[in-house]
Amino acid sequence: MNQTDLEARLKNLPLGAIRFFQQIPSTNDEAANWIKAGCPDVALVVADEQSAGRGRGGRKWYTPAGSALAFSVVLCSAGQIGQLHEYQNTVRLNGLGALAVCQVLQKKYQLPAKIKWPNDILVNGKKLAGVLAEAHWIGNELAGVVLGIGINVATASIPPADWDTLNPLPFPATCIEIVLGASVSRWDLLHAVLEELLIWCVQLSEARFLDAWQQNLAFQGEWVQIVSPGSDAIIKIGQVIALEYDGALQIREKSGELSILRVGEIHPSGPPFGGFLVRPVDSSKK
Ligand code: BT5
Repeated sequence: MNQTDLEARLKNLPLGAIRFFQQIPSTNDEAANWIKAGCPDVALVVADEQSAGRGRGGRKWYTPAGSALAFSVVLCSAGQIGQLHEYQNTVRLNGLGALAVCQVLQKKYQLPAKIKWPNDILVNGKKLAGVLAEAHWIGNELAGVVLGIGINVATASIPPADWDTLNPLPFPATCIEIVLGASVSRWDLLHAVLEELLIWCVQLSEARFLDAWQQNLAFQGEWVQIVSPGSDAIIKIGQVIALEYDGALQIREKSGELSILRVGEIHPSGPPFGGFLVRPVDSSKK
């Protein structure tokens, strides 16, 4: 792939501009610099390989050459930025990226994809993709949001077990070609995810976006531990109930009390001793 071919592949999508790199440290960093220099709305940065791909909280994201999709979309139109002003967090924007990837995996490849709140895509309980939404300010002005997405496509995209000794994989990883048992065009996949993203990004404020996200949540009704990102410290243990209006996660603790979480990472856990079962809330009745 090169810049000209990628532009030709994506020419029917309403993208502001495209930059393609064979190798860069991180597409999110490149997009952030582009915002500072002035870039159009819905600008796209794609890299075949990232040498310093990032996850949340300073964690690393593995993107070797020729096997994964790594890209960032800059969103700076009023509606998308309004989400951040309204909710003061990027959770809904993580949900936007996660929902787009999840639905493409389901519709285009018939894979049983689920969203592990807030930003991971799981297939058969293994991590296949991750999303990193970052807000960028110039002075007091919110200049744009960078929505970074990494998707494992071919087997080589799966991080080796000893790849990050500081943060051993909390979840086993997988890729599309392993679960599908067939080869996949990364550029068709990119086109499909961008198409889905563009459909949802103008509906970020609508109930149907929250409903679609909630319907695709992994661990609905199951007992989970919420740990602080990048550490093993358990913040809460509870059952996954529903999403709040801003995309925060609602869980019910053993005491029956409802807790709202805006940061954290889900780890599955068995029901605590004496636990009880509650049905997840039906979002259509909200
Ligand atoms: C994420 O963070 O899952 C967000 C990943 C976002 C990556 C994209 S690629 C394009 C754009 N440019 C960037 O620099 N980043 C974005 P988090 O939930 O913090 O998960 C990070 C953890 O996932 C790491 O600590 C590893 O354990 C694990 N991990 C790293 N690379 C992986 C991979 N390729 N597949 C599965 N797990 C991986």
